[in-house]
Amino acid sequence: MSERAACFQNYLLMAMIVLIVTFVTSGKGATPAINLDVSHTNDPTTPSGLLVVNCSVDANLTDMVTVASLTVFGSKPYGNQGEFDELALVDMWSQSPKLTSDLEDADVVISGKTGPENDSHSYLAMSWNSPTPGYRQYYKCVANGLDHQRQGVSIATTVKIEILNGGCCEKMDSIDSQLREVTEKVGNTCTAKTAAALTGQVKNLHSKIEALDSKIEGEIEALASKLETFQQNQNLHFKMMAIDKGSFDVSDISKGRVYLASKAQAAFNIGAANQACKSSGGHLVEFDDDEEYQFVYDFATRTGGANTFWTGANDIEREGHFVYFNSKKPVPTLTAWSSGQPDNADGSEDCIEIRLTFGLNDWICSQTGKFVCEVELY
Ligand SMILES: [Ca+2]
Ligand SMILES: [Ca+2]
Repeated sequence: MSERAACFQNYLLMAMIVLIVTFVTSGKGATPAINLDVSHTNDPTTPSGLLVVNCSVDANLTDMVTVASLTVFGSKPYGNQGEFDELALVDMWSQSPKLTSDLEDADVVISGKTGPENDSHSYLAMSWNSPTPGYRQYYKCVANGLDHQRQGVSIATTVKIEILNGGCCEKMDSIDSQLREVTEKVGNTCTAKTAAALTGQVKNLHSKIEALDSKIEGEIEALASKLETFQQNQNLHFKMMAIDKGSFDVSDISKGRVYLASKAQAAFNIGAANQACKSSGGHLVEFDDDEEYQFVYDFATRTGGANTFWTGANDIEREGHFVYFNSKKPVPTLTAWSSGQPDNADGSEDCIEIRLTFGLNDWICSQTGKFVCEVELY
Protein backbone atom coordinates (compact mmCIF):
# COMPACT_ATOMS: atom_id res chain seq x y z
CA MET A 1 0.00 0.00 0.00
CA SER A 2 1.36 3.39 -0.93
CA GLU A 3 2.01 6.05 1.67
CA ARG A 4 -0.75 8.13 0.19
CA ALA A 5 -3.22 5.24 0.26
CA ALA A 6 -2.35 4.48 3.89
CA CYS A 7 -2.91 8.10 4.80
CA PHE A 8 -6.18 8.01 2.98
CA GLN A 9 -7.27 4.90 4.88
CA ASN A 10 -6.34 6.50 8.19
CA TYR A 11 -8.44 9.42 7.25
CA LEU A 12 -11.35 7.08 6.54
CA LEU A 13 -10.97 5.34 9.92
CA MET A 14 -10.93 8.66 11.70
CA ALA A 15 -14.00 9.73 9.77
CA MET A 16 -15.81 6.51 10.58
CA ILE A 17 -17.14 7.75 13.89
CA VAL A 18 -18.15 11.24 14.67
CA LEU A 19 -18.83 11.74 18.32
CA ILE A 20 -20.69 14.77 19.41
CA VAL A 21 -20.65 14.98 23.17
CA THR A 22 -23.23 17.04 24.94
CA PHE A 23 -23.06 17.26 28.71
CA VAL A 24 -26.51 17.69 30.20
CA THR A 25 -26.10 18.24 33.87
CA SER A 26 -28.76 18.73 36.48
CA GLY A 27 -28.80 19.00 40.23
CA LYS A 28 -27.65 21.68 42.55
CA GLY A 29 -24.23 23.13 41.95
CA ALA A 30 -22.97 19.90 40.58
CA THR A 31 -19.54 19.65 39.16
CA PRO A 32 -19.80 17.63 35.96
CA ALA A 33 -18.16 14.41 36.98
CA ILE A 34 -20.06 12.03 34.79
CA ASN A 35 -18.37 10.72 31.70
CA LEU A 36 -19.95 8.93 28.80
CA ASP A 37 -17.45 7.39 26.41
CA VAL A 38 -18.75 5.88 23.23
CA SER A 39 -16.06 4.41 21.13
CA HIS A 40 -15.63 2.12 18.19
CA THR A 41 -13.01 -0.56 18.56
CA ASN A 42 -11.48 -2.10 15.53
CA ASP A 43 -12.19 -5.67 16.60
CA PRO A 44 -10.97 -7.96 13.81
CA THR A 45 -13.53 -10.66 14.79
CA THR A 46 -16.45 -8.53 13.66
CA PRO A 47 -16.94 -6.86 10.30
CA SER A 48 -17.28 -3.40 11.76
CA GLY A 49 -15.75 -3.76 15.22
CA LEU A 50 -17.36 -3.29 18.63
CA LEU A 51 -19.34 -0.35 19.82
CA VAL A 52 -18.40 0.38 23.42
CA VAL A 53 -20.53 2.56 25.72
CA ASN A 54 -19.00 3.32 29.07
CA CYS A 55 -20.60 5.66 31.57
CA SER A 56 -18.77 6.45 34.77
CA VAL A 57 -19.14 8.77 37.77
CA ASP A 58 -16.43 9.78 40.19
CA ALA A 59 -18.15 10.68 43.43
CA ASN A 60 -15.05 12.40 44.71
CA LEU A 61 -15.47 15.04 42.05
CA THR A 62 -19.10 15.80 42.66
CA ASP A 63 -21.38 16.59 45.52
CA MET A 64 -23.22 13.37 44.76
CA VAL A 65 -21.82 11.48 47.69
CA THR A 66 -23.92 8.42 47.01
CA VAL A 67 -24.46 7.11 43.47
CA ALA A 68 -27.70 5.19 43.69
CA SER A 69 -27.99 4.20 40.05
CA LEU A 70 -26.54 4.56 36.60
CA THR A 71 -28.76 4.24 33.56
CA VAL A 72 -27.78 4.21 29.88
CA PHE A 73 -30.34 5.34 27.35
CA GLY A 74 -30.25 5.17 23.63
CA SER A 75 -32.28 6.94 21.02
CA LYS A 76 -33.82 5.01 18.17
CA PRO A 77 -31.45 4.78 15.27
CA TYR A 78 -31.68 8.04 13.33
CA GLY A 79 -34.01 9.23 16.07
CA ASN A 80 -33.97 12.52 17.90
CA GLN A 81 -32.02 13.40 20.97
CA GLY A 82 -35.21 13.70 23.05
CA GLU A 83 -36.57 10.24 22.33
CA PHE A 84 -34.65 7.77 24.43
CA ASP A 85 -35.22 4.17 25.44
CA GLU A 86 -33.61 2.78 28.51
CA LEU A 87 -30.95 0.26 27.57
CA ALA A 88 -29.19 -0.81 30.77
CA LEU A 89 -29.17 -0.13 34.46
CA VAL A 90 -27.06 -0.75 37.54
CA ASP A 91 -28.15 0.29 41.05
CA MET A 92 -26.86 0.17 44.57
CA TRP A 93 -29.43 -2.34 45.63
CA SER A 94 -28.78 -5.08 43.14
CA GLN A 95 -25.22 -4.18 42.12
CA SER A 96 -25.94 -6.35 39.13
CA PRO A 97 -26.03 -4.49 35.85
CA LYS A 98 -28.85 -5.56 33.64
CA LEU A 99 -30.23 -4.83 30.24
CA THR A 100 -33.57 -3.08 30.45
CA SER A 101 -34.28 -3.07 26.73
CA ASP A 102 -33.60 -5.37 23.83
CA LEU A 103 -30.80 -4.40 21.57
CA GLU A 104 -31.37 -5.63 18.07
CA ASP A 105 -28.97 -8.41 17.11
CA ALA A 106 -27.06 -7.60 20.20
CA ASP A 107 -24.66 -9.91 21.90
CA VAL A 108 -24.19 -7.44 24.67
CA VAL A 109 -21.45 -7.62 27.25
CA ILE A 110 -22.38 -5.57 30.26
CA SER A 111 -20.66 -4.76 33.56
CA GLY A 112 -20.98 -2.14 36.27
CA LYS A 113 -21.33 -1.16 39.89
CA THR A 114 -22.52 1.82 41.93
CA GLY A 115 -22.21 3.37 45.31
CA PRO A 116 -19.40 4.66 47.39
CA GLU A 117 -19.53 1.74 49.76
CA ASN A 118 -17.01 -0.34 47.95
CA ASP A 119 -15.44 2.12 45.60
CA SER A 120 -15.90 5.79 44.98
CA HIS A 121 -15.94 5.05 41.25
CA SER A 122 -19.27 3.98 39.72
CA TYR A 123 -19.65 2.83 36.15
CA LEU A 124 -21.89 1.06 33.68
CA ALA A 125 -20.15 -0.41 30.62
CA MET A 126 -21.62 -2.11 27.58
CA SER A 127 -20.30 -3.39 24.31
CA TRP A 128 -21.85 -5.09 21.30
CA ASN A 129 -21.24 -5.62 17.68
CA SER A 130 -21.02 -2.37 15.92
CA PRO A 131 -24.07 -1.19 14.06
CA THR A 132 -23.95 -1.20 10.30
CA PRO A 133 -22.42 1.76 8.52
CA GLY A 134 -24.70 4.68 8.10
CA TYR A 135 -25.83 4.29 11.71
CA ARG A 136 -26.53 7.34 13.81
CA GLN A 137 -27.76 7.33 17.38
CA TYR A 138 -27.73 9.30 20.65
CA TYR A 139 -26.69 7.80 23.95
CA LYS A 140 -27.35 9.28 27.32
CA CYS A 141 -26.15 8.27 30.75
CA VAL A 142 -27.95 9.38 33.88
CA ALA A 143 -26.65 9.08 37.45
CA ASN A 144 -29.05 9.40 40.37
CA GLY A 145 -27.86 9.71 43.94
CA LEU A 146 -27.73 11.75 47.16
CA ASP A 147 -25.69 14.81 47.98
CA HIS A 148 -24.11 15.81 51.30
CA GLN A 149 -27.47 16.97 52.57
CA ARG A 150 -28.96 13.64 51.67
CA GLN A 151 -30.95 15.38 48.98
CA GLY A 152 -31.64 13.60 45.71
CA VAL A 153 -29.46 14.71 42.80
CA SER A 154 -29.26 13.67 39.17
CA ILE A 155 -26.58 14.31 36.57
CA ALA A 156 -26.55 13.23 32.96
CA THR A 157 -24.55 13.45 29.79
CA THR A 158 -25.39 12.72 26.18
CA VAL A 159 -23.29 11.58 23.20
CA LYS A 160 -24.14 11.37 19.54
CA ILE A 161 -22.55 8.72 17.41
CA GLU A 162 -22.48 8.43 13.65
CA ILE A 163 -20.93 5.66 11.63
CA LEU A 164 -20.42 6.92 8.15
CA ASN A 165 -21.92 5.00 5.29
CA GLY A 166 -19.53 2.39 3.96
CA GLY A 167 -20.62 3.39 0.48
CA CYS A 168 -18.91 6.64 1.13
CA CYS A 169 -15.66 4.77 1.79
CA GLU A 170 -16.12 2.75 -1.37
CA LYS A 171 -16.81 5.91 -3.31
CA MET A 172 -13.76 7.60 -1.84
CA ASP A 173 -11.69 4.49 -2.59
CA SER A 174 -12.98 4.58 -6.12
CA ILE A 175 -12.26 8.29 -6.44
CA ASP A 176 -8.81 7.76 -4.98
CA SER A 177 -8.18 4.92 -7.39
CA GLN A 178 -9.37 6.97 -10.34
CA LEU A 179 -7.32 9.92 -9.18
CA ARG A 180 -4.21 7.76 -8.97
CA GLU A 181 -4.94 6.34 -12.41
CA VAL A 182 -5.37 9.82 -13.87
CA THR A 183 -2.23 11.00 -12.08
CA GLU A 184 -0.27 8.09 -13.53
CA LYS A 185 -1.71 8.70 -16.99
CA VAL A 186 -0.91 12.39 -16.79
CA GLY A 187 2.53 11.55 -15.45
CA ASN A 188 3.16 8.97 -18.17
CA THR A 189 1.79 11.22 -20.87
CA CYS A 190 3.84 14.16 -19.66
CA THR A 191 6.93 11.99 -19.33
CA ALA A 192 6.41 10.49 -22.78
CA LYS A 193 5.72 13.89 -24.32
CA THR A 194 8.67 15.46 -22.55
CA ALA A 195 10.95 12.59 -23.59
CA ALA A 196 9.74 12.79 -27.17
CA ALA A 197 10.21 16.55 -27.21
CA LEU A 198 13.69 16.26 -25.72
CA THR A 199 14.64 13.48 -28.13
CA GLY A 200 13.42 15.63 -31.00
CA GLN A 201 15.42 18.60 -29.76
CA VAL A 202 18.52 16.47 -29.29
CA LYS A 203 18.15 15.05 -32.82
CA ASN A 204 17.67 18.54 -34.14
CA LEU A 205 20.80 19.68 -32.34
CA HIS A 206 22.74 16.68 -33.66
CA SER A 207 21.59 17.51 -37.15
CA LYS A 208 22.59 21.16 -36.74
CA ILE A 209 25.96 20.20 -35.30
CA GLU A 210 26.57 17.77 -38.18
CA ALA A 211 25.60 20.45 -40.69
CA LEU A 212 27.89 22.90 -38.91
CA ASP A 213 30.69 20.32 -38.82
CA SER A 214 30.27 19.69 -42.51
CA LYS A 215 30.23 23.42 -43.26
CA ILE A 216 33.30 24.04 -41.11
CA GLU A 217 35.04 21.07 -42.72
CA GLY A 218 34.23 22.48 -46.16
CA GLU A 219 35.48 25.91 -45.16
CA ILE A 220 38.65 24.45 -43.72
CA GLU A 221 39.23 22.49 -46.93
CA ALA A 222 38.60 25.63 -48.97
CA LEU A 223 41.02 27.58 -46.77
CA ALA A 224 43.61 24.81 -47.01
CA SER A 225 43.21 24.80 -50.76
CA LYS A 226 43.57 28.59 -50.86
CA LEU A 227 46.62 28.38 -48.62
CA GLU A 228 48.14 25.72 -50.85
CA THR A 229 47.44 27.84 -53.90
CA PHE A 230 48.88 30.87 -52.15
CA GLN A 231 51.99 28.92 -51.17
CA GLN A 232 52.34 27.59 -54.71
CA ASN A 233 51.93 31.06 -56.09
CA GLN A 234 54.42 32.42 -53.61
CA ASN A 235 56.81 29.59 -54.45
CA LEU A 236 56.28 30.20 -58.12
CA HIS A 237 56.83 33.91 -57.62
CA PHE A 238 60.10 33.34 -55.76
CA LYS A 239 61.26 30.76 -58.33
CA MET A 240 60.42 33.07 -61.20
CA MET A 241 62.22 35.91 -59.39
CA ALA A 242 65.29 33.68 -59.08
CA ILE A 243 65.56 33.08 -62.83
CA ASP A 244 68.32 35.04 -64.48
CA LYS A 245 66.27 36.54 -67.23
CA GLY A 246 69.30 38.35 -68.63
CA SER A 247 70.80 34.96 -69.48
CA PHE A 248 67.71 32.92 -70.32
CA ASP A 249 64.56 33.05 -72.35
CA VAL A 250 61.68 31.63 -70.30
CA SER A 251 58.89 29.37 -71.57
CA ASP A 252 55.24 29.33 -70.54
CA ILE A 253 54.39 27.25 -67.48
CA SER A 254 53.64 23.61 -68.29
CA LYS A 255 52.71 21.10 -65.59
CA GLY A 256 54.31 23.24 -62.89
CA ARG A 257 57.52 23.81 -64.77
CA VAL A 258 59.12 26.43 -66.94
CA TYR A 259 61.96 25.89 -69.37
CA LEU A 260 64.88 28.19 -69.91
CA ALA A 261 66.87 28.55 -73.10
CA SER A 262 70.28 30.17 -72.81
CA LYS A 263 70.35 33.38 -74.79
CA ALA A 264 73.97 32.97 -75.83
CA GLN A 265 75.32 30.30 -78.14
CA ALA A 266 78.56 28.83 -76.90
CA ALA A 267 80.66 25.66 -76.94
CA PHE A 268 78.71 23.24 -74.73
CA ASN A 269 80.13 22.32 -71.35
CA ILE A 270 77.60 20.03 -69.76
CA GLY A 271 78.82 20.61 -66.17
CA ALA A 272 78.96 24.40 -66.52
CA ALA A 273 75.61 24.46 -68.29
CA ASN A 274 73.96 22.46 -65.48
CA GLN A 275 75.50 24.82 -62.95
CA ALA A 276 74.12 27.82 -64.82
CA CYS A 277 70.69 26.16 -64.73
CA LYS A 278 71.07 25.60 -60.97
CA SER A 279 71.85 29.29 -60.49
CA SER A 280 68.40 30.01 -61.89
CA GLY A 281 66.73 27.33 -59.69
CA GLY A 282 66.74 24.42 -62.16
CA HIS A 283 68.92 21.90 -63.97
CA LEU A 284 69.58 20.73 -67.50
CA VAL A 285 66.35 19.55 -69.05
CA GLU A 286 65.28 15.91 -68.53
CA PHE A 287 62.43 14.60 -70.66
CA ASP A 288 60.04 12.29 -68.82
CA ASP A 289 58.23 11.45 -72.04
CA ASP A 290 57.64 12.48 -75.66
CA GLU A 291 55.04 15.05 -74.60
CA GLU A 292 57.60 16.95 -72.57
CA TYR A 293 60.12 16.70 -75.39
CA GLN A 294 57.56 18.15 -77.79
CA PHE A 295 56.79 21.09 -75.48
CA VAL A 296 60.52 21.91 -75.22
CA TYR A 297 61.05 21.47 -78.96
CA ASP A 298 58.24 23.94 -79.67
CA PHE A 299 59.67 26.39 -77.11
CA ALA A 300 63.12 26.12 -78.70
CA THR A 301 61.64 26.65 -82.12
CA ARG A 302 59.87 29.81 -80.97
CA THR A 303 63.01 31.05 -79.24
CA GLY A 304 65.31 30.40 -82.19
CA GLY A 305 68.73 32.03 -82.46
CA ALA A 306 70.41 28.61 -82.82
CA ASN A 307 69.87 25.20 -84.43
CA THR A 308 71.24 23.21 -81.52
CA PHE A 309 69.65 23.21 -78.04
CA TRP A 310 71.58 20.98 -75.65
CA THR A 311 69.80 18.78 -73.07
CA GLY A 312 70.90 16.93 -69.93
CA ALA A 313 70.89 13.49 -71.63
CA ASN A 314 74.30 11.89 -72.30
CA ASP A 315 76.25 8.60 -72.44
CA ILE A 316 79.56 10.07 -71.32
CA GLU A 317 80.04 7.58 -68.52
CA ARG A 318 79.11 4.46 -70.47
CA GLU A 319 78.66 4.29 -74.22
CA GLY A 320 75.11 3.59 -75.29
CA HIS A 321 73.76 3.94 -71.77
CA PHE A 322 71.95 7.26 -71.74
CA VAL A 323 71.31 9.03 -68.44
CA TYR A 324 70.43 12.57 -67.37
CA PHE A 325 73.35 14.64 -66.12
CA ASN A 326 71.69 16.10 -63.05
CA SER A 327 69.58 13.22 -61.69
CA LYS A 328 71.67 10.34 -63.18
CA LYS A 329 68.32 8.71 -64.05
CA PRO A 330 68.18 6.69 -67.28
CA VAL A 331 66.68 8.40 -70.28
CA PRO A 332 63.28 6.78 -71.00
CA THR A 333 62.44 5.34 -74.38
CA LEU A 334 61.53 8.24 -76.64
CA THR A 335 60.04 8.19 -80.12
CA ALA A 336 61.44 11.63 -80.76
CA TRP A 337 64.87 10.41 -81.88
CA SER A 338 65.75 11.46 -85.38
CA SER A 339 65.91 8.60 -87.81
CA GLY A 340 68.95 6.42 -87.14
CA GLN A 341 69.87 8.20 -83.96
CA PRO A 342 71.59 7.87 -81.61
CA ASP A 343 74.43 6.60 -83.80
CA ASN A 344 77.56 7.70 -81.90
CA ALA A 345 79.08 8.77 -85.18
CA ASP A 346 82.89 8.66 -85.20
CA GLY A 347 82.62 7.00 -81.79
CA SER A 348 82.49 10.36 -80.04
CA GLU A 349 78.90 11.56 -79.87
CA ASP A 350 78.00 11.48 -76.16
CA CYS A 351 75.64 14.45 -75.60
CA ILE A 352 72.06 14.85 -76.80
CA GLU A 353 70.89 17.88 -78.71
CA ILE A 354 67.56 19.04 -79.99
CA ARG A 355 68.51 20.00 -83.52
CA LEU A 356 65.64 22.07 -84.84
CA THR A 357 66.19 20.97 -88.42
CA PHE A 358 66.89 17.31 -87.60
CA GLY A 359 65.38 16.19 -84.29
CA LEU A 360 66.80 14.48 -81.26
CA ASN A 361 70.40 13.45 -81.94
CA ASP A 362 73.62 12.47 -80.20
CA TRP A 363 76.48 14.78 -81.03
CA ILE A 364 79.90 15.78 -79.90
CA CYS A 365 79.56 17.39 -76.46
CA SER A 366 81.78 20.45 -77.13
CA GLN A 367 79.82 21.67 -80.15
CA THR A 368 78.33 25.15 -80.12
CA GLY A 369 74.69 25.69 -79.25
CA LYS A 370 72.23 26.92 -76.69
CA PHE A 371 71.20 24.73 -73.77
CA VAL A 372 67.85 24.18 -72.10
CA CYS A 373 67.11 24.11 -68.36
CA GLU A 374 63.93 23.08 -66.61
CA VAL A 375 62.73 24.70 -63.38
CA GLU A 376 60.19 23.04 -61.06
CA LEU A 377 57.97 25.87 -59.88
CA TYR A 378 55.90 23.79 -57.44
CA1 LIG B 1 77.70 8.17 -77.48
CA1 LIG C 1 74.32 11.34 -83.77
